[in-house]
Amino acid sequence: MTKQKCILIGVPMDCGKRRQGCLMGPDAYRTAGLASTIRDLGYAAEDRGNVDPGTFAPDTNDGKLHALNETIAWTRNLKEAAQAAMAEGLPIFMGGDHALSLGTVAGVAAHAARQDRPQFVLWLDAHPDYHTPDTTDSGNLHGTPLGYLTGRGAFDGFPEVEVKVPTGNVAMIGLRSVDAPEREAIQATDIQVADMRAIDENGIAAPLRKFLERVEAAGGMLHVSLDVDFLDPAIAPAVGTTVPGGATMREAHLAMEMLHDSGLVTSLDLVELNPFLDERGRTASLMVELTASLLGRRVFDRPTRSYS
Ligand code: EXY
Ligand code: MN
Ligand code: MN
Ligand code: MN
Repeated sequence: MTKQKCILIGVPMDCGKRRQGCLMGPDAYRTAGLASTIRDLGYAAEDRGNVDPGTFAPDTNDGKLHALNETIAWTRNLKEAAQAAMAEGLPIFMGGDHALSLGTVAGVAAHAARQDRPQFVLWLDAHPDYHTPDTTDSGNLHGTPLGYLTGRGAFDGFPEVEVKVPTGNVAMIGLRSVDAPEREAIQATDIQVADMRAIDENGIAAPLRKFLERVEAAGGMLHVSLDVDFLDPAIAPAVGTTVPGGATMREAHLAMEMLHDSGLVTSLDLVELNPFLDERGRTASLMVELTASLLGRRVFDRPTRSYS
């Protein structure tokens, strides 16, 4: 099977929340050797440099939403960048905070629609990021991408979502910090959720397998959005929104290996890395190792599609 070309795109986006540092994320992945690790697995890997948000006016709103105009500017450019990259290979967005998914997923979903295929999204995260501008308390827009992408509510000033992701095409795995407005809204939808309690009881393979079987049956394209805070802070401290009791190293690698074996992944976000909070780059390196597992690094070869 000829390996796809991986298109590495830097997204130094840091406006989705107030704590700064994610702007250093793309270069941390470069320093951690993401491109060479991918090439060592037999892929072509091209680093396209960093996306630029372009110019934007200072915010004029009452200040509830942090860096609204900057976030909107990023969203527009990222949607275009994602659509273009999908035409060339497997885009890997090196974040940057989770607000980058407002644009990347909008772009890949628009591309999928042109291929007449449904877009699915796997959200590996301690948080659902399912707020809208009306429901968020913090005003941090990195807590809203799935609210925007599924068309949950009004996102005044943002580009109209060209192709919404149906809630039934979304799985959230690793949840352990969910705000009340998100919980109520999620429970009223067909979003597949596996919080850490479910993973404790049944492991990560069961919910992931169930989701992958649905993606395959639908002939879907699968975007994986991997938030550093999906992982337990003890192994991945370099993120501003740590929540104790996260995925272990092996749970994370198993998920990545199952994703590779499914052959279904068509795009990837690596988000919320804050190198300013890292210890000798160990979190950046772990995210690179997890990406290697998602792209097929193995101790021994296994038959593909062995997640069944
Ligand atoms: N739900 C909280 C909020 O909306 O502020 C925390 C969100 C954290 C979002 C990070 C990206 O996952
Ligand atoms: Mn900021
Ligand atoms: Mn997130
Ligand atoms: Mn999170």
